[in-house]
Formats: sequence, structure tokens, C-alpha cells
Amino acid sequence: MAKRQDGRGDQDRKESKKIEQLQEFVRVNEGKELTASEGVKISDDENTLSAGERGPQLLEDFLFREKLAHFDRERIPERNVHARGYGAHGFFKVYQSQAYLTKAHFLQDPTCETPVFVRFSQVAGSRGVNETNRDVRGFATKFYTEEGNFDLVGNNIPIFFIQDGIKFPDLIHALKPEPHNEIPQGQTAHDTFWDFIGSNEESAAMMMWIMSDRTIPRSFRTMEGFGVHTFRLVNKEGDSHFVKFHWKPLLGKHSLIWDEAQKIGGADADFHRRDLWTNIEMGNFPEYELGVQVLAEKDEFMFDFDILDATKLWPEEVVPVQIIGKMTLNRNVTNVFAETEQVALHPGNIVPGIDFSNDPLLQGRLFSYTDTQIYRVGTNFKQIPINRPVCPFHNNQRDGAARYVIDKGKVAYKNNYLAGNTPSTVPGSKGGFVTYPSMVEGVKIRKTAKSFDDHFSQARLFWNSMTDVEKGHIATAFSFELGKVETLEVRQRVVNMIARVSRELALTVADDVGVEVPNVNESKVTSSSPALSLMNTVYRPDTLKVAVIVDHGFNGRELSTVINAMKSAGLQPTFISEKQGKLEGTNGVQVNIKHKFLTDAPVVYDGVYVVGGPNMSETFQYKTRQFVIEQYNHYKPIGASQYGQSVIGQLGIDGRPGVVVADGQGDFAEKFINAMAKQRFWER
Ligand code: HDE
Repeated sequence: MAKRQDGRGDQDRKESKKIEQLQEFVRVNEGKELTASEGVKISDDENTLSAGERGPQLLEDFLFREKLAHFDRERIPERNVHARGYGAHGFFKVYQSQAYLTKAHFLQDPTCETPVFVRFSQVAGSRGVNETNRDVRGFATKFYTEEGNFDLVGNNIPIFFIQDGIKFPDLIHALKPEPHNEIPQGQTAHDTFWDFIGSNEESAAMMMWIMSDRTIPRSFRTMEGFGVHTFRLVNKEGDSHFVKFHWKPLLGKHSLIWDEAQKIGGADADFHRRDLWTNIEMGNFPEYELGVQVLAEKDEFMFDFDILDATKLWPEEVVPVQIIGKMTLNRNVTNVFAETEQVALHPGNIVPGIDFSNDPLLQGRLFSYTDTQIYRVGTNFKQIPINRPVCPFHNNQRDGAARYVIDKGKVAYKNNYLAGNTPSTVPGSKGGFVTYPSMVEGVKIRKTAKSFDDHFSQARLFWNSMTDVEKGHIATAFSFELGKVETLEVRQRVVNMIARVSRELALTVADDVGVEVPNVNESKVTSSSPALSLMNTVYRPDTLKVAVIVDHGFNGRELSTVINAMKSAGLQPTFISEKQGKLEGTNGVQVNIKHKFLTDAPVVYDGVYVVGGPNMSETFQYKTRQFVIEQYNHYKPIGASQYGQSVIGQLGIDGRPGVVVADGQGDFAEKFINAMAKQRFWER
């Protein structure tokens, strides 16, 4: 996680062209006089014009009509999928020139800073859905390059449910709340979703991924991102390579556990946006490295699956991820609607040096995104500040709703004499986009290629790659989701599918949801891909949140030492007590309590440090123990000072993994920080 240093953050802002461009549109209203949109100054904005104080209101009131008419149109249609999202600005830099792979300008020069905007999202729920439900997360990046916008509109899972875009509306109809009662919101735990899965074998691998902890990330900052489809990179000589794009978070990939995710939903429905917003405000800038898996044209058929099939990944152990650059998110938006809501991302936005493959799912997306933006945001959505490129743009498109520019001149057609035949086209050698001339042959047909047929090998590969803890989580997730399915036959059909992936898993789930395991052959795949396990990652303490529970008369010297050590390690301590206000400790140390048991749930913290005091009330002790039990059950680190020990002593957790008590040896802070870095103690 990058820290803002020596005003560097401010400098980054000045350097970012996109930010400068956005600034031109920012309007400051504070301290100004109130006017109507046409400019007339308003003398009363709280009383509608009426015929007498108690009389009917008058249609003549143009100020009332303008205000209400605008309000009536404040919402635009929410995204059909990925409605709830949160965005941030930043920049991307390539580590070294990738000229051998691509001519894309932003991937040539390590000193070139490309502004980016990222929108993280959830697929299923409406705009107001809680943020920790089990769901795939979107990870969509707009690169404002010198050659136009490149959008990498990916997810936090490297594969997808279906192989052909024409099935997308069916998938989403099954996944969304059921239409007869609009229940459940933002959940896959219901009949229609699992009916779809049980009826579509191509979803087998994705079914395993979504039941894993990937769908309940700890933070957007600890989430991987994937372009999913196979793309092409094309260099100056016209050579093409197939690529898969990856984002790797420098903080490591970490997730919540299910019980925690459900409780956070109630305690803080804005958990992820709050986490991203707060950390960026604090200068803890999230960083992600961009990686590519590269396959030469000649190796197109090297796998026993088809690289055009979006339900398959390229195992990283077979095709390593080459890290080529880094993205840093260093600025929150000024206005969520204008930026995060109106941003129009589209996998079809590419620049010279990047091209599509024939992946049928990607091809389907190329139609859908522009179409949806025209409906959702409006005809001229590309001219809205957040969507404008940073490079110049000129064409013969004219007029339409909310045209944001005033086009000068009378020529608005190609092939003209009057304007010297401008705007003119640009040849490929001078930076114009030229489609890669890949070979195409065949008859017109509606059919999935035979090479897309194996649905279970990679589902099994995923299962083989999980640790025992992760396997346990997957089994519980299936039991939960199918446990909410009312139709027995739907549960049975899903278990039939699980049995083709792993008989062991099917037996556990079937037993739990009251169905049988059929006599079918499970996949014979024995290989694994360690990169797929979330536990094969980086563990760092920085930016983790510690609840510090304090009471009157706390040991001031001890507290100051431990808090300073925590802060140096990058941890974020928050004091919690019974009431808000000032709290006195020994040695003249005072803390200002802003959070209390009533406002802060244990689930929103990554660990707890119980400081206590000499005269803790029964209620204080009870609440502290409740807090600690929850943390303990979620395998999180627990620390206790000498007063603290007396409270948690009764819980019988002393000496258990991840429980660190101050024993007067002076190394408490170090031990506790190490425990925080480990994050979870699964062995409890
Ligand atoms: Fe999307 N998808 N999608 N999708 N998708 C949308 O576009 C669609 C797919 C993804 O933060 C929509 O602007 C079709 C795969 C993200 O604004 C819509 C198909 C992947 C976002 C749409 C897919 C994604 C979207 C909804 C099958 C991972 C949010 C509103 C052919 C690689 C972007 C909108 C943001 C959004 C259609 C499949 C990721 C309706 C037809 C595969 C991250 O156009």
C-alpha cells in the first residue's frame, strides 16, 4: 500500500490530466448566492407561491416547478447488473516497455503516467444492496491513454458462468430476485439461480468459484482482478499474442468468512466503500500490479480446452503471469453520481496495440455495453466529463440529447472539399486503429464449438487447489445456498452436478440438504493450481483495523507504547468504550473516545486489543467478552493487557492460537503485531 509522502500526493494530482480535465467541470456552490438554473436570484426557497397564506398553490411558481421537475429526474436507470459500485481515481505506470508485445502507447514508457478510474461493483443487487453479500465483484478500469480510452472491464474471478453472450439475460433473470415477489435481494441463495446452474453444465467451474471465499472479499483493496476473456496484444510489426489480464493487489488477496460477511451486512451496509474511501483519504493508496499471461499465436491449441472459452482459465503454473506495471488509486471522487454512477465502461473501448479474440462471450459484450449506456446515461454519454478521453477527439457526429459541445462550421460529413476532407482518417503507421487481420472461415451456424465441451476438469482443478479450510468453506456455502432452495428436485440436480466435480463434496452437501448422491463418475483431474488458493498470498499488517477497548484508569504508559508500535506497523487502532468523550488513564494519558460498543460491531475490525481498566463495571466486562467471543469465533487475533486479561480470563481462551497476553516481558506489541499480520488462526 503506497503512503502519501512529502506532498507527493498533491503532485500526483497536478500531473494527472484527467483530474485537471474534471476540475474544469467542478462547480463550487459553497458561499455563493442561490439562483435558478437560468440565473435568476432566489429570494425564498422554502415557501411555495400560494393564493394567501392558507390558500392553494399557484401554477405560476416557476421556481417551484423547476426545483421539483429536476428532482423528479434525479435518478437515472441503475445498471441492470453491477448496480452497486464504488469508484476511485489513480494512475498506472508500466515497469518496462512492452514494445515486443504491443504498440499501445501507455505500455511503452515507464515514465508515462496514465490516469485511470476504477469502479468496483457487485453483480446481483440493486444500488442500495448491502456490500458484503456473496457475489462476484466487478473490477473495471478505464485507462485514459494518450491514444484514447482503454477499458479493462473485469471481475474478481477469472472465469464466467456461460460461454455465449446470448445466454446472459437468462443467467441474470435467474440470478436476480424472483419476479413474483422480488425476493431475495442481492443473493444467489434461491430456487431460480440454482435451477439455472443445475440446468447448465457449463457453469460447473464458476459454481465452485462463487461458493468459495472469493465472493466475500475482505476489501476491494485485497481483491484480485481478471480480464476473463482472451484478448490480443499486437506490436508495431503486426505480430499478435493472445493474453489474459490480471490485477494483483499488493496487500495480498484476503476474504471474509461467511458468518462475518452476513453480520457486517447489518452492522455496516457500506463496508467496502467506507474501507476504500477512508483508506484513500488517509493516504493509504491501494496498489495493484498488472499482469499478463501471454500465448504465442502458434500455441493457440496447446491446451486440452479452448482459449476462446470464458469458462476456462490458463493455470498460472503453466502460463506464468508476467507482472508489467502498477496501478495506484490515490483520489476519491468529488461527486459519486457524476463520476461513479455516470462512468460508462465498455470492453469494446480499446486502443491500437490491443485487440479482441473471437471469444463468443466477449463478442456478445461488444454489443451490449454501448447499447446499455445509450439507454441508461443518454445519447451523448461519451461527452460527460468522466467518460471523455484526455486526448483530442473530432468527428462528424452531431446533435442529440444534451450535446456537450458547440460544433463550429457547416461541414459534418466525410469526403468533403470544403474542409479539406477533415477530420481526416489516420493510417495504422501513424496511430490509427487497424483491426488485427485474423483468419476467419466457416459456415454460418448457431452452435457451440466441440472444443468448449469439457465442463468439469477445471471445476475439479479448482477444488484440488483449495486448502482444507477453504474446502470446508465451500461445503458450507453450498449447504447454505441449497438450504434456501425450496424445490427438492433443484437441490438434487445441483448435487448431481457437484458429484461430477467431487464425490467427497457431494456427499457432505447432499447429507446436509437432504438429497442423494447419484452414481456418476467424478472428474479424474488430479492436478492443482496453488495460485488459485486465497491462502497462497501475502500477509501484511498495514491498514488492518484494531479495536482497542479501554476503560477509566487504563495503564497510560502501556497503552501509549502499544499504540505507537501498532501505528508504526501501519495498523489502524480505534478506541472503543462504553460512552463517547474523554477518558483518563494513568501517567496523564488521555484518550478521546469516538466509538462505543453500541455503534461499533466487532465484525468490522480485524483484531481486538483489550486494555480495560482497574474498575470495569459488570456491563463493561460483559460487552467486552461478547466482543472478544465474536473475534475469537472469526479466528482473529486477540490481545490483552494485564487488566484486559482479567476480563477475558473467564473465556478459557488463554494460550489458544492468536491470543496474545501481556506477560510483562515487554514484547507484547511485537507479538500482537505479528498475530495481526497473520490475520486468521484457522487452527483454533
Ligand atoms: Fe457485464 N455488463 N456483461 N460482464 N459487466 C454490464 O454494462 C454483459 C460480463 C462487468 O462498473 C452492463 O454499464 C453481457 C463478463 C462489469 O460500470 C451490461 C455479458 C464480465 C460491469 C453488461 C456480460 C463482466 C458490467 C450493465 C455477456 C467479466 C460493471 C451496465 C456477454 C469479464 C461495469 C453496464 C461498471 C456491466 C452486459 C458478461 C463484467 C448490461 C451481455 C464476462 C465489471 O451492459
